Amino acid sequence: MNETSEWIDEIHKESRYGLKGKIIVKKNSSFQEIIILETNEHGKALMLDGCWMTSDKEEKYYHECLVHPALSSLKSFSNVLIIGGGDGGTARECLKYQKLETIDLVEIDKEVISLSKKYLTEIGKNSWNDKRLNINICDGFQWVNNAQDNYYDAIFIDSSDPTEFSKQLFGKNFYKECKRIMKKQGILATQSESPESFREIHLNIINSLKDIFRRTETMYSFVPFYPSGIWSWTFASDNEKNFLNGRNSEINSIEKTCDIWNLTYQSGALKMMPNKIHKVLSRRNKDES
Ligand code: SPD
Repeated sequence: MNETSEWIDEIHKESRYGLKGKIIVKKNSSFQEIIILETNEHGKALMLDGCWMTSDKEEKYYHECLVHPALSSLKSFSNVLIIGGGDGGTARECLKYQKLETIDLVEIDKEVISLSKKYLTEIGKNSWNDKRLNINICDGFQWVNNAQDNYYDAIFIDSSDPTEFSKQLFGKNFYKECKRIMKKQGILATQSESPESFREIHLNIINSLKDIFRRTETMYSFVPFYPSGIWSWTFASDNEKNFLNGRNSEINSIEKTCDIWNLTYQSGALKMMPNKIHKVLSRRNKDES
């Protein structure tokens, strides 16, 4: 990197998570500050309001783990909803399934989409041109409130960390509405933050989903440059019988396209709940019984 390189850090609870590179975008949209950094080691990286969202090198750790446990467990599906996901990575993974008919991608900040299309081309790849992808610039909470009952087969919540405008996406009312608009056999997948650096939010997400759905499971893995590195994704459904059982017919070909996820990785990651989290969750279950 040349002399215009600088360190950009996410500062979280007295720790710094930094990448060194050249700033190619720094601007304020109507919602947030957007930075795109070009680095030698990590490719291009996106930061929103001081928090790392994604980078060319690390994004698959995140996007593959959000999408494939859910979609690979559905025998068939046609309509998928993505809340957030303005960098295109979640859509790209969903679009690998030939049988998928439509995706509604609902992103509040149109600048994130237009800058991702322009600069983060390795992440969205050709998804932006896929006719199955419908982009809607609006508030995800409102979209879900206005959507029809029993419509989506899968819902992906690819949010940033809770902020003033995104905090509704972490609340029970929102999850209840997601359940209403999802088919009975459907599955909800959400990024559920870090058990280490966002412990309280992480626990709240899991507990809220447990209160609303018959089955929930949390998968733990790594997103190397997110605060503390350890990250989680939680899956919820009322379909108890076939939950996360990898029965989609396209699964073998999907596994071949992935760098991180496969069914073996998934089954290990579903057993990785840190014991201190497990203890808190089971205490709550005991208190309630
Ligand atoms: N701390 C980062 C949490 C970000 C989760 N969303 C990332 C968006 C990638 N599509």
